[in-house]
Parts: sequence; structure tokens; C-alpha cells
Amino acid sequence: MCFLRFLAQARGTLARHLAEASPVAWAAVPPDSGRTLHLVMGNESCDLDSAVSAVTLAFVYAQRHLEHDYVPILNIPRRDYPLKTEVGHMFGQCGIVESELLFRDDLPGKMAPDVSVILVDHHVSPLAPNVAEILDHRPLDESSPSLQLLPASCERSIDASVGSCATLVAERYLAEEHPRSVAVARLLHATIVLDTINFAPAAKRFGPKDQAMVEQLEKELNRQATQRTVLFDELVAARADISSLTLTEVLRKDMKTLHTDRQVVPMAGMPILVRDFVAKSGAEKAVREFAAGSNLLVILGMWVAPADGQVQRDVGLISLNGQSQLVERVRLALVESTDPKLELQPHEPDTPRFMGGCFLRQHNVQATRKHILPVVKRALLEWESEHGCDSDDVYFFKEKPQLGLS
Ligand SMILES: [Mn+2]
Repeated sequence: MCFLRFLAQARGTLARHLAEASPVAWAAVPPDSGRTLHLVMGNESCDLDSAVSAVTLAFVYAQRHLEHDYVPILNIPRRDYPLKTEVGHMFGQCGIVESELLFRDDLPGKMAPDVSVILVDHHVSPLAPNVAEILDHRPLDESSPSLQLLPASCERSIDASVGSCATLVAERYLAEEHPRSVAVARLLHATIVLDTINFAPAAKRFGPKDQAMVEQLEKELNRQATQRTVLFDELVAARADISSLTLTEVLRKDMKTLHTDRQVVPMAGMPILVRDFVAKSGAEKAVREFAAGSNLLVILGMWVAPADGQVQRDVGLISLNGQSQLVERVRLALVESTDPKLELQPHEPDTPRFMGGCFLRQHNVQATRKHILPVVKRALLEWESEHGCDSDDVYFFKEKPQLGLS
């Protein structure tokens, strides 16, 4: 069966395994079929690696084990798919349409014990008791309690020496002659090139296996290694292309949530500068919609000049209910942070006023959210410990605001 037909049939395959009568629970598979349903799932960022690893591995296994069913699931709600612009770009190039893909919200809430799950590009999952196999390239997270819930029989292929989970899928794809698919080879190839930062020595994001797999895929696709740069630039541009997104979607595109005991603080990353974002008409409405229920919103902007690849970064802090002391506290923590120094300074010319927020240019462009998040968290915890629960100021925190993401 060809790859595209396999994807087109996935929904029907899944439906056969679901109870028609009860959409909230799994049906037992008809006893005479004996077919096990295997769900192949990537991680919740649904980046290119996760999406490609899921669809390609499901296809390869389905063609090799015809006695069972394999269904790829993208681990995001369907409405977030447009945010994954580089996934949409590569899938579109290969003729994969959104309506044929299956998402987390296509699954019922409860998982029957006889459903098998294959995790790609992650290994910590709430579905741990159902996991039969793992392909991942993140170092094993021994501290995670979900690891204890994995069945003893779970096959683990965890290889932190590779830059891309797609390399591990490519290894399996190339190990046997059947099946063969140009789309599968293209998707795996593109993902490895993107994840390894096009094998940039300075980034050190690849190992010998990534190299070997990319070369074998190029042989199959009849491509030259010299064509990689064009492909890499195209994928990076697709990832940063927000032209088809609403401003709220731009905020949601790459967000992480910081939790303390009393606060939920969304940290949005975006491929434009915050100062340019807040200058757009409708920005305030988007901010209120995105951060509804939270007190503080942190926005990290990054702009890569297309001409020379020069990076600019900036940071925005906005209190949704005008708590300027909290903004000031987090601002000070960031300005005084030395590990690393962020080198924050007002924009020149300064950003026009926007929702009472604070907007700073980050001159140390090497520092990322990974560095900024712990500084913000520490500041929030200190703030909370100084302002007891009985203070009027923080009374509403006790409500444990939910992130309104609609
Ligand atoms: Mn990955």
C-alpha cells in the first residue's frame, strides 16, 4: 500500500477499534479479529521530528506487520495544527492533507488495556501502562514516575547520541527492503537535516548515525549533500512563517507554562520581536484572550534577519490586571541575572506604552527561554513567599486560574 493511501485509511482503521455506541470508551476489539491496535505517538510539541517519526514509523510497521493495525496520532489538539508551520509545510510538500491526519482529540478519553502505544521522540507519557515500544533520543529521565509504569516487556530504543528521532526511524526503514516510499524518505531526510542544524559543527547536534542515515536517504532519493542548505533554509523559514496565523495563534505557537503553587504564567516564544508584535492592531485583544486567567504574561521575541541571519531578541512582561510591582520584581530579577547575563536594555527608541508592560531588548542573544524560565520562576516564588496567602494582593491566586487558551 502506498504511504498516502495508508494515511487516508487511518481514520477508518481507528474507528473500527472504537465503540460506535460509546464514544468515551474503547471497545474491545471483536474477538475474532485478533488484530491489535498500535497507536504511534510523538511528543506534545508536535515538532517536525515528532510528527514525521509518528507517521513514517506507523507506515513502515503497518506494511511489515499486516496482521496488526498501526495508526499515527499527532499529540496536539487538531486546532493547534496550523501553528506547526514547518510540519504543515513538509507534509504539504508530500501531499499529506490535514483532514487525513489524526490528533490527540480524535482519541477517546479512556484507553482500553489492549491498545498498544508506541512512543516516538519522547518516553514520558500518561499512557505509560500501554506502551509497548519507545524510540527516543532524549536522555532517559530516571526521575519520572511514569517510567515505573512502563510494562516490563516494553522495548526501549533510547539513543541520546543522535540529533533526531527520525534517524532511529530511518534506521528501521532502511534495514529492510519493504516498504519503499519517496515521501517517507523525503520526510525523514528533511527532519534529520533540520534537527541537526544542517550538521553545523558548532551546534554539535548530530552523531555518526545521523550522518549515515542522511547519506543513505540521499542515495535513495538521488540527491546531493550540497542540496541540504537550500532545504534547511526552507524549513527554518517555514517554521518562522507566521503570515497565516492570527495574533492569538502567534502567542500560542511556541508556548510553555510556568507553574508555581499559586500562579500559572504563560511564556510565549515568537519568531518576531515583542515590540513589533505589540505594535500590531489587535495585539491587546490577542494578549487578553491568550493569557485570560493568568496574572503575568512573559513573551520572548526573536527575529532572524533573512538577509544575514543575524538574531535579535527581546522580552516583554505584562500584568493582565495591572500589578506593576510584580512586573517590576520579575524585571529586576531578569536584569540582575548573571547566569548568564541577559544584557537587557530599553529598546531604542523605547517601545510605546502597551498594557502597562515592560519591554526590553536582550543583547545577549545566546540566552534562550531555557535560561530565562528559572529566573522568572525564582522571582515568582520569592514574591509569593513575601506576600502571604492572606494578602488581598494575591487572594485571587488561590483560585488556581486556568489558562484560557481559546
Ligand atoms: Mn526530537
